[in-house]
Amino acid sequence: MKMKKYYASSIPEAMKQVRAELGEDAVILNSKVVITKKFFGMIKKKSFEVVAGVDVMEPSYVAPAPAVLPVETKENARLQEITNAIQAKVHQEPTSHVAAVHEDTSISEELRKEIADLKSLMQSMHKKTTQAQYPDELFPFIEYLRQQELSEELITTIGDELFMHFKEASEINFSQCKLITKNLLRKQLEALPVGGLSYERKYINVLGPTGVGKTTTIAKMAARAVLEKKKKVGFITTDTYRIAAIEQLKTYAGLLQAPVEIAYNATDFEQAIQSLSHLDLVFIDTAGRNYKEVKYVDDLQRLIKFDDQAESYLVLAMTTKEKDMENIVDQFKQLPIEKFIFTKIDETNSIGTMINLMIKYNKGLAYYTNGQEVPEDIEEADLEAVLNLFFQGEEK
Ligand SMILES: Nc1nc2c(ncn2[C@@H]2O[C@H](COP(=O)(O)OP(=O)(O)OP(=O)(O)O)[C@@H](O)[C@H]2O)c(=O)[nH]1
Ligand SMILES: [Mg+2]
Repeated sequence: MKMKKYYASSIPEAMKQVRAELGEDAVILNSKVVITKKFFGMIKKKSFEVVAGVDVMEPSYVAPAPAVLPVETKENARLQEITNAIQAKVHQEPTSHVAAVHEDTSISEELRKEIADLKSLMQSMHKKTTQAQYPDELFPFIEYLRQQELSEELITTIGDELFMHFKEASEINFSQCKLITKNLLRKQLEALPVGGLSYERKYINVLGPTGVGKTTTIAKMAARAVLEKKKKVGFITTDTYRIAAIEQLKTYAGLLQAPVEIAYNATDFEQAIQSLSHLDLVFIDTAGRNYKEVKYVDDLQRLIKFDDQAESYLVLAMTTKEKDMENIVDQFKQLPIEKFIFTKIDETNSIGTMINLMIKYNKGLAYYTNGQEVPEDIEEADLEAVLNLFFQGEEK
């Protein structure tokens, strides 16, 4: 018997090759799905291996046992099932003991359906481009990372690590995935400054776009400084555009019996600094502006002090799209921002953005806020707490 292996992207494709080379009397001896791996097995390509033979001298043929799949996945199992069914049908052809490869017209309706099924399965597998890189058991975990909107770059790094770790394992344990992921993220984040006010610098500049929660967050931080650290605090607002904004800050300041200065220009600002010089901490509230106004950051720079007595925080709301947040950070990059403050985390289920931005911009995290209540709804950032927060959704 003359035997030969053929590789093709589909069984019908393989059959064409068999017919062209071995003729109409060729038999399919075996077929299986073959996975070729690249990049440490992260990228897999699936094709069909068909063993065909032709031998007029041998009247009977016993079909070999179905091949064992190299990678056990549900889709592979289904593929094998269909392939076996096709094989069985081909071998069942009543004309001869030798299963001949017939023209399409002579293939039974059922067989045609199986082939169509196989094609659509192949197409759907092709669609799952990135997902198809990982074994089935990792999908729920990878999916969780995606739900949390962790960047695709980080997901790939984590996916790689998990794949390497579980390559030889018979089952994948979710809490182990969590542990490995936490370790990886911890490594990426641990060099960044994470934690609240240093209490070493007197001026706290709070910057950010409109409506993200700057004033509310200042009130929360100030209340903590007064209540927990017994600090004497004061406020300067440069938000002179809206009466309501000044009133809002005055209300919070009133509760803490703290002074508020209003700075319309750089001279006012200098005077405000002088008149609040006896205090431990001075919080500087700024007007939120459309971050697309280029002049805004220049104006801020002229008005406010960004020296070594000041620490500056950029406030971003977790309800903002990540792309827009990136534009905001880019716009503020000429200012010496120490750390981020993320607000409104109570209004999102995805924490990944926090981590993405910290890593992308190499910036730490001071606080995150989780509600409108002053002073309760604020947490001083801590690396382990951030990592736990990331997995909080998974425990629900
Ligand atoms: N859900 C939720 N709402 C918040 C949070 N922080 C602030 N807010 C609300 O967001 C709204 C805007 O807050 P502000 O503190 O006025 O925001 P701002 O950045 O000072 O706004 P502008 O001064 O107009 O730029 C208010 O209704 C706050 O109660 C938070 O952590 N969670
Ligand atoms: Mg405000």
